[in-house]
Amino acid sequence: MSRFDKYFLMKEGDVTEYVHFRIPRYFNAGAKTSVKEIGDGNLNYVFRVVDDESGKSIIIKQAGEQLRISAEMHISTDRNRIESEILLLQDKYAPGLVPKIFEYDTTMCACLMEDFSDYQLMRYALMEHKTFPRFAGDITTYMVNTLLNTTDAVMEHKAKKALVKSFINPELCEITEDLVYTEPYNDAKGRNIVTPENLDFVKKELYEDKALHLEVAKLKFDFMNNAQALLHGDLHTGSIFVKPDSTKIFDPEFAFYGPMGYDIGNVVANLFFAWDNGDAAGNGAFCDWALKTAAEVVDLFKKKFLAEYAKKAGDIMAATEGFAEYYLDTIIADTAAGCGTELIRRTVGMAQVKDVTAIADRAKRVRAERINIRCAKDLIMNRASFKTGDDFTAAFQRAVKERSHT
Ligand code: SR1
Ligand code: MG
Repeated sequence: MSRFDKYFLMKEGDVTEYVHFRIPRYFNAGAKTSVKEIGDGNLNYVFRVVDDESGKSIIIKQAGEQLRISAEMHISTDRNRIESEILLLQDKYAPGLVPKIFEYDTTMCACLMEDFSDYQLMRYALMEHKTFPRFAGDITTYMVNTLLNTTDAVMEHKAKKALVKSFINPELCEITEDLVYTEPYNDAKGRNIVTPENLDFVKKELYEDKALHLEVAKLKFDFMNNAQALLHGDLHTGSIFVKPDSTKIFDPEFAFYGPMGYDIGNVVANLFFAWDNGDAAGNGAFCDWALKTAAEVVDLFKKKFLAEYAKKAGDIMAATEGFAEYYLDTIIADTAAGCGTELIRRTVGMAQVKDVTAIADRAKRVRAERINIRCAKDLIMNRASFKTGDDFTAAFQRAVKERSHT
């Protein structure tokens, strides 16, 4: 019997003993270790344990029964199993781009994984206006490999359906259905956070725009019903670690079978948030990099997708001439929509992004929020017309130009 045979939420003082219990030889006997809770997300607790002498380290991520962002929100701690299992799978499809899972424990709802202490969380690195030349290449390899390989185009269909079943993730999907596809358009649960100077703007542009509501309703039902690929499900820059020569994608607890454009669009939108922050600081070179990288993400995804599709699509009908291009076209339209919904929900919803909320100058923050919303509406309303990376950045630049006149 061990005190870890029954779930409880660990504190820093419990974690070294827990590591010894799960992986007895991870640290040398008698090693002096330090533990720190370093979680920065809205949901979980993340502990880093370091051997003070050798520097060897490990991460323990534990799911709490209440969410960190709100004690009133309770969701199943099973999300920790989903996250561990998808990381094991993604390590096969995208080796070197995700953390190694050493162990996962369905009793304590915790996983023990590789530490990236020499990396920086991408959102914070971008807020320091650092640039990452490898990023577009790495993130598109990750997305093409994890997304295309889990579709019906590549997988045997019964095996794919078994994956759909094992990654059914109703509670975390419900969070997205509410926070991304519902509340930004009506504040149905009174949880939106709107910058006071933008209250009238948000009312007119989001709460009263019926044509927008119709398009977002279509997107919500596509998100819930289009089991296209095994998504990361929350692919923002707070789910990515970077250093100049490497990228690691983690935190896929929102994983489920959905439309690929949701992941790709999230990446593009978060580069636009980085632009917002760089622009408020007057850093033109950084802003240029952010937009260039956003365009590269779309274009490299398309190029790598078509190359891999030609090699891997096994379904006879999926190999029909013209189908790959048709399929990719729908994915890029979904990317435009995913980018638009992320831009809106992070600007007015309950889970916002520090790139924007940290803009201290009120007028600049108000301007950034309006740019995001205007660009987002263009992306959502005209999603079928977005084809290339330049189409995405041109939409963003149109919104910027419009804000400089009003
Ligand atoms: C209640 S959780 C709020 C947000 O945090 C996560 O990272 C997801 O983005 C979710 O929407
Ligand atoms: Mg997260």
